Amino acid sequence: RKIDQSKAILVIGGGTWGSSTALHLARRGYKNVTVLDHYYIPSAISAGNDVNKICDEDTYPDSEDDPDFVSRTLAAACAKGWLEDPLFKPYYHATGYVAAAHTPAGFKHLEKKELPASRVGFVRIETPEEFRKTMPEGVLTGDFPGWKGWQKKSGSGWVEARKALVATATEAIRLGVKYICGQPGNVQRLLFSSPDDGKTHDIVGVETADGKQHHASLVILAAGANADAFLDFKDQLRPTAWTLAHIKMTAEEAKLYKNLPVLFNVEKGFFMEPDFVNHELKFCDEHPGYCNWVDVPVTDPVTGKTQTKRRSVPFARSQIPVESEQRMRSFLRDIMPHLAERPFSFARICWCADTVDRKYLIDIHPDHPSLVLACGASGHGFKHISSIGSFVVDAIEGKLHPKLKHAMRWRPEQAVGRDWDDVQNRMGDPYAMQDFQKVKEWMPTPDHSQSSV
Ligand code: FAD
Ligand code: FSA
Repeated sequence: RKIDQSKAILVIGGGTWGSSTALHLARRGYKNVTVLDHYYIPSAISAGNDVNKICDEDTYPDSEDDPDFVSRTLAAACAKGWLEDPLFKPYYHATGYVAAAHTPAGFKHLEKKELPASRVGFVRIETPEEFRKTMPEGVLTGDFPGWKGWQKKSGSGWVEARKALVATATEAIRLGVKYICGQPGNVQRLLFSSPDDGKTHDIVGVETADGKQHHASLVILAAGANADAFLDFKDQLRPTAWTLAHIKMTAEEAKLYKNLPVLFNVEKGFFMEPDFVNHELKFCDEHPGYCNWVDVPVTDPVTGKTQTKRRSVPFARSQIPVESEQRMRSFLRDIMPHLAERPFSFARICWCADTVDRKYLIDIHPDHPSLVLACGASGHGFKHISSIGSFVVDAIEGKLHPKLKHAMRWRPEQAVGRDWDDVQNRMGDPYAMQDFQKVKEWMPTPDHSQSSV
């Protein structure tokens, strides 16, 4: 469809996908784009506000019949961004990837997850010695008990996440996008046309915490895990959190930890090399995720009716559960016991939202034609910062490839009777979904004084 490029467009959320969308709108000539975020960029609660993230390349599929047409098309566009776009290129490190598991179920899972990509050259790793040899001597000092896996030396690596997020927003601003941050950017509710005007209940804008109403001809919802709070998603989104922590290394130690492949045990955790300036080694424990189940009153923004519903409601916390710390230390003991008992310099929970099939939700809302959804990043959406916004703009302009349009459509039928406890194809202790309401003990707040964050 033809869109007047001078009409006002609002983007709710200046995180990973919101900033990517703002960038791509500006690059395509849209002249009146405003991003609203209740945090300054990089938002403290953005899932993308992190030292690093894993990034796996792919190439465009040869034909539409490729069974992985959708995921490959998205991944190829994303890789093109990291490999060729001067904005993103500096932040991509194609250092390779070591994938592992340590139980029979884990090995099966690993083969299913990684084998489709065997075209990019995975090589088997069978022994602890072979694992240790994937990095310079002295980095991996562990026994890798029971570990087996695969390594690929190219076509994969990691990205400097926070820097790429800030660069995306900065470039969007340079191209004319306006960012409104802090309370004036804190979106409270969506505004719809009055129900008695005889037309569709279309969205007309948003209201922010300072009481201001912002009107626009198009509103793009890219609020990450918080998107679920704005609208009845009919159970399509499940806000879910994971956990990350840092260890501070000395400059001397960090010298050795350079150009390392990403190491990921799909049932234990992963790490990438420490950041170049502050030498913070970030890692995550792998587990199916935490929800925060509470009964909340949910008001339909159109009808105004309120009902009580059990929802997973995100909250910010710069701490992690003690059980999570234990999983992280167990992971570290397997691979680098010399660092495993060190104090953490930073820790936080990090929220994203899973769809039922973990495919993205990029579509125009069926009942509100001026509301665009850019949500459901499903715990694997950071790397797409280079390109996802371009697909959002394609959706707005009615140009999405039919297969992509179908895969990323509004699909409440998929969420009917949704099993909220589904692990959604993830592994790791306790091999079940967890609930923050049941967490007994949180780790004390790490001493941030040495940390960059
Ligand atoms: P976010 O980046 O979280 O952005 C949401 C934005 O909305 C934020 O800026 C927030 O401040 C704003 N917002 C929220 N509420 C409001 C409001 N009321 N008003 C205004 N603004 C609001 N992906 C990878 O590709 N590789 C990885 O290695 C990887 N590792 C991960 C590790 C962890 C621990 C986690 C949790 C996720 C990881 N992911 C990874 C997934 C990836 O981080 C997310 O899928 C992606 O960042 C989500 O982007 P988003 O734009 O949807 O959400
Ligand atoms: O390859 C990737 O995109 C890694 S996503 C990293 C991660 O921590 C997952 O391992 C986890 O299961 C969840 O999806 C959050 O992101």
